[in-house]
Amino acid sequence: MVKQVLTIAGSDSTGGAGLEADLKTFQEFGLYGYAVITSIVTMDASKGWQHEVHELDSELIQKQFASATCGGQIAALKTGMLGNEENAATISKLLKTSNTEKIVIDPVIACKGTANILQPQVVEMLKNKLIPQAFITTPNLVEAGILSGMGDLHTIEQMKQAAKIIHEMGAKNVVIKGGARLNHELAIDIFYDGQDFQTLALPIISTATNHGAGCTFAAAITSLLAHDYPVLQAVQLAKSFVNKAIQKGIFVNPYVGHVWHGAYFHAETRLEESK
Ligand code: PXL
Repeated sequence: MVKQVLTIAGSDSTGGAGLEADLKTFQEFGLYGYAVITSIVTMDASKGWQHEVHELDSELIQKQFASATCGGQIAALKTGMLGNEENAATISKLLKTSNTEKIVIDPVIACKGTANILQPQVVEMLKNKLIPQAFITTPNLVEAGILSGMGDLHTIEQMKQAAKIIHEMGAKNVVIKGGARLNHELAIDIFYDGQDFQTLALPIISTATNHGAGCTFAAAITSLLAHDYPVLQAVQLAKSFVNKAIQKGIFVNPYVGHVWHGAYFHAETRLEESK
């Protein structure tokens, strides 16, 4: 039977990030995806693509979670945008009732074009309640700086230091995405399992089609963990997957370029192949 995976995340109606990215990625990896919506993000084209976050009631989050988990076994799950403090607290409690230890916490603190997502209370919830339950957490450079309390991170040494601090919060594994923000000629991620550091490097792709890259990366890790890949291999394969998705990204409108979640498995030619 097809394995089942769950995302607890915000909705990005433009389809690049959030639960839309997660579900598309799950399907790419041959999994059946469930989604619990925490909030709905809208973008205003008349105001420079300004993001607005509309949070759902926590009662609604609980009901969705109950619907999604009442039947089969969830092989792995991930969290993305949590919404507000109450929603984060609710989600933290729900995670404790889940039957899987393969919990991927993507600590979405801010996304491009938004400053108002940065709610200090949600950061505290992540540090104290969510990250301690993580099998792996996947902050980007900015998020790792905020979570670790180190502020702006500029070097690989600083990334390693931040990974240690975040690991001490209770996450079993940490991967910090250096991405294009790190001043380096390669796209560097630092992986830490509490014992060893691994430096993952791929060429930086100079393109603006990277909206949704973070969510897609965490969703790919979740998928590979569901398929029982060892964690480091899951991270390496997920990185290659996102690299391709960025490379083949698409401008769905004049405002933003999205990763193409279907790039890796050549989805464009699937219909041809099925003839
Ligand atoms: O990329 C961060 C992110 C996460 N989740 C949702 C988003 C965004 C950024 O736009 O909309 C729902």
